[in-house]
Amino acid sequence: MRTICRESALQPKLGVETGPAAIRETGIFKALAQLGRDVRDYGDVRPDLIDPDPPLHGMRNWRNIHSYNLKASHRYGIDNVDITLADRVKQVIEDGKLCVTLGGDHSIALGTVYGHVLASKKSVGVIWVDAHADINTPLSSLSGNVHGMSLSFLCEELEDYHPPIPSWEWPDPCLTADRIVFIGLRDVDPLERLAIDKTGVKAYSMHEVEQLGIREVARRAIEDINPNGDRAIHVSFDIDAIDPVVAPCTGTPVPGGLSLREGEYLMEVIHETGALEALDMVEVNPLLGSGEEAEKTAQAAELLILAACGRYRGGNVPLGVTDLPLS
Ligand code: 6HN
Ligand code: MN
Ligand code: MN
Ligand code: MN
Repeated sequence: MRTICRESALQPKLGVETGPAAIRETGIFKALAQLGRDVRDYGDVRPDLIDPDPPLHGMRNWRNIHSYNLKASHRYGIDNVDITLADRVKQVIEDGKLCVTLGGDHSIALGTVYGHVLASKKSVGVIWVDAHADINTPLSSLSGNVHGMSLSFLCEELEDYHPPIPSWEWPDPCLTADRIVFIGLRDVDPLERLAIDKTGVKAYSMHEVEQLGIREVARRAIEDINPNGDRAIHVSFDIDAIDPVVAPCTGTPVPGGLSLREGEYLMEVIHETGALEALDMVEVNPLLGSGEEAEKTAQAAELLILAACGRYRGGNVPLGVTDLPLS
């Protein structure tokens, strides 16, 4: 396995750029090593922020977000990142390794999903675990925050709803609606609901989690995006999918979320498919709460990542060990 990290606070609440450090501090690397995973930390992808970066079509920080993730920007004389997030993810996937990206806000999925799709030998399906749908277009968004728009840029069916951006190009959208599924929704803007209905993206909100149980939701979601078992899975996990009682330190907390147990179960089942190639863990913001709350939130993120990497709550036998000590 390979892990990579990025830091960014390209939406108004500062602090989410310190999320990766908080997750690293949980001792996750040691825990992964104990699971027998071969881990490499690729370090952070850091931009020199373009300042000022005035909004366009209401989108805040779009130049920074764009060049950070994708960098078509160098063609326009802006060269503020050494390597884009998409290229970094591409590199890890091409090595045949599981790519874990620590956010950062959810705009990083623009780069991680794009890089994954470019590099994977398979067609990619995305499981978006989030309280929010993040499928606003620049024109439907009420906040102008690009972390609430990531999926609309990635989804082919929404391409025509994006306004042209003079001299800049977003990459071609790389996902079809049948390769996207939501789990955990409970704060969806009215026009986001319309986008979900129009595109036919499958959505298991907290209503369906309650109705069907996480076991059935996990089963259906995996089948929805990978019906023949021949696709790669990308999980984009926004920590705000988890209930704020357990994961309070995040920019847009919404009550009534997944329990940590449900989140861990989902990640365990996704691990069992053997199809997981990339995982984003985003929106951990240690500055939005007490030290204790920050630690709790980072620990929740750690447990979710570990479950995706093969930690089984029933216990894991150490790699290569077949017997108990005899003397
Ligand atoms: N997230 N729908 C709201 C917006 O601003 O578009 C909230 C987005 C939250 C985004 O949590 O990644
Ligand atoms: Mn999100
Ligand atoms: Mn969210
Ligand atoms: Mn966000």
